[in-house]
Amino acid sequence: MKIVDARVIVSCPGRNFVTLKVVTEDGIHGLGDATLNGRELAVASYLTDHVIPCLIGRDARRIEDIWQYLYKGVYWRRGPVTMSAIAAVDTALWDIKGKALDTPVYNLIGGRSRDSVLVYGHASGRDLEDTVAAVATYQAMGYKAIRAQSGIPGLASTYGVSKGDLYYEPAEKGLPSESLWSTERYLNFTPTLFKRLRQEFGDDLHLLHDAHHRCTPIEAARLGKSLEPYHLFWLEDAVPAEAQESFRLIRQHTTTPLAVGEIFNTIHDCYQLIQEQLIDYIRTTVVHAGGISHLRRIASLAELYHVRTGSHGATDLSPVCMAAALHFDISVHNFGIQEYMRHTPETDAVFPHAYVFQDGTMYPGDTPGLGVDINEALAATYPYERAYLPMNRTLDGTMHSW
Ligand code: CS2
Ligand code: MG
Repeated sequence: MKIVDARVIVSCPGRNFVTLKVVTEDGIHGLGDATLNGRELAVASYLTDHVIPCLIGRDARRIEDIWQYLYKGVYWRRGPVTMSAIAAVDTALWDIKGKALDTPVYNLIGGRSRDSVLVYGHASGRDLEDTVAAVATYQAMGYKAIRAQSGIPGLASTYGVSKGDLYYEPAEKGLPSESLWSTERYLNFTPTLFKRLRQEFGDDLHLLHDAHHRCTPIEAARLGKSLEPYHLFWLEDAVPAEAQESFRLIRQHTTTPLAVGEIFNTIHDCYQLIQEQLIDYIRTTVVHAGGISHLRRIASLAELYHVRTGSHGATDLSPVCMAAALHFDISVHNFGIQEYMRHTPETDAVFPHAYVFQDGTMYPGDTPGLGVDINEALAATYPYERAYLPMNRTLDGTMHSW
């Protein structure tokens, strides 16, 4: 089953997506998401100019050999651009294999371990009351797990607060905007938010929160401790995790479950966190962590240490990634939860898919392969528009994690 063509499709139905399409001599095609928010063209070029020439003529069935060829053979290993490109190839080859064998991808990686996949949505508000109302909206939509992010008194803007109603899209056309941040105000306010949410919604609703890399370990320890009465499902990205040992200090002070990993791209970024049980959920994704093949490796290591999966699923991960994630999620034993920030109707029109949301869970569908496609003619009507994620500074003007 030789690969005879492969091309990168860049499209911007409201936001930029990069999609790899691989075609075999049998006329079967497979898709892979290669979107890296704010650096999309870097991955598009990596694929077009460096990877695709090496794919033509290879046997599409040899997924593992091609993965190793692109990882070991490239010399310059790891990093978000390289691993997103490898992920796109890996995902497309699993899609092809499923189509060729006339079976959904989840059947190729162990079959279903559950009937459907628990997901969480993103509720946000400009202030506490707005956020309470947003959580109520998501609960009414059937979500059993809801992430809550709120504006912070005294700060003009913060992470995670949507500009519109249902859709949260952080990337902005033009040059990066800059916001001002105060960890102190954030730490003083956040427990108030979750106390209110528990008063309003009771104990059964799973509540999640994303600190988005903004605390130091001792600040994160304070935050985790202050949130213990409200028993969050998880506190995410409490601190930047390049220094994996930072989580030891947080762990010493709080039982609030910790999640990290959406910006990781290989098992090397998280094996210490997992082996020392410094986290409870690993957030690595199909698109940014080397594809389905590598995500399975990370999940297998995590299983040994009681760490569960909780893959990232923001709007800047395309429906191709969401489809692949759901095949992985419904099969992997130590599944935890899947993030599902629903895409806009214009994005869904470019990427028709079989997966469905119902009553707080999702199902990948039983279509052979991944059950997602791309309408290339429609995609072509949305040309790329350079966009950036915002930047963040503390009140005295010092650069800070966004
Ligand atoms: C966030 C993302 O969904 C999340 O947990 O961390 O919205 C993240 O900010 C974006 O995916 C960045 O592109
Ligand atoms: Mg996050």
